[in-house]
Amino acid sequence: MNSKKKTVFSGIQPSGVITLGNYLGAIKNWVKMQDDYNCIFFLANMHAITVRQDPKNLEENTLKAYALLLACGINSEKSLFFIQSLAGETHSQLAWILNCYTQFGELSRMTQFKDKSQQHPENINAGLFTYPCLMAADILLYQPDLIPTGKDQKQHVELTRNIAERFNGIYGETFKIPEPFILSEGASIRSLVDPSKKMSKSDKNENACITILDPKDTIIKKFKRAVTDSEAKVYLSDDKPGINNLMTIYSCFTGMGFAQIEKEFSDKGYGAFKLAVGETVADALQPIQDKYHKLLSDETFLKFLYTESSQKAKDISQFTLDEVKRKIGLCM
Ligand code: ATP
Ligand code: LTN
Repeated sequence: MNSKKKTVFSGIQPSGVITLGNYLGAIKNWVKMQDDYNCIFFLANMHAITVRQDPKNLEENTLKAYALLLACGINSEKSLFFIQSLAGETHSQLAWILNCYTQFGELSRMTQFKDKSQQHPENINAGLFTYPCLMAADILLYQPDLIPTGKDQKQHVELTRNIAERFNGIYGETFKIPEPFILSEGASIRSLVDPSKKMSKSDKNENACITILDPKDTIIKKFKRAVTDSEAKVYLSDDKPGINNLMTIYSCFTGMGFAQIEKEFSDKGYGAFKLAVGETVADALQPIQDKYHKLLSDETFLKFLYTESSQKAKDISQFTLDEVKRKIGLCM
């Protein structure tokens, strides 16, 4: 690690196949940051169990997500890329400690908790409630400067800052205070079925999201069916959330500005626009899919990579955990 560079830290839950929202809101930016920052990325599989998971699926999805992120361009020679449960001792110990420095009221205000409680009324477990404390532990263990995520995670990063400042205020400088880092383009890709909701990999309606592994014809079909409006004119407007979303996606992949997109489609209807978006996205994802299938065929190599990097993560995070335990008087 280069000590002059700032440290970036972020993660994703291996709770299903990674979506276009995850890719544009987070992963694509992580890939770009690898040359300019010391980067640490991880798969938050301990977070994923806040929602009931089939054990076999969770294990398989974790391995697949590892391969998929590598295929998207996370480079294990440039960045540390690990699996949370393999460094679980440090993460869970700090999470417990931070639970004791976080208020019930603060956790009650988290929108992700409110959303997920509504989606899973039969399983509003304590882990779902204290999830942000585990996330704060993930982050603070590695003393990072920047946390690049989609917009939906900003509230959790802000809570992390508050917890860290509170702890530092009581025990003296212990944690670096991290900054949320949210790039505006792609920060919140919307569901194709209901643009008032974010695109989410755990959405039950498969037409709501494009996954990175969808074949070309599926991608085109999903975009064709995307909910828009009845005006049939491509331009950016607050009351056209479906079209705004498609324009954002098209812009992220082509690099074109919104005015340019409006011009290109000024005399074309939604059919032509949706087809162009579908083809552009499918063509951009093809090389990622090819690389993914190649990586997944060598499980031994993948296991070697994540075991080695998770051990490194454990060693790095142990430093912070030891300092915290010493400061609060826990025998070691
Ligand atoms: P789940 O449905 O299991 O909650 P998710 O699809 O919301 O999953 P996460 O694992 O929570 O994905 O998020 C991984 C990263 O992707 C985070 O940085 C998050 O901010 C970002 N992200 C998730 N959904 C979107 C979206 N629709 N648009 C932009 N970024 C997103
Ligand atoms: N809560 C995040 C995943 C996550 C994370 C983190 C992101 C867990 N720990 C630490 C950044 C930093 C999510 O649901 N996307």
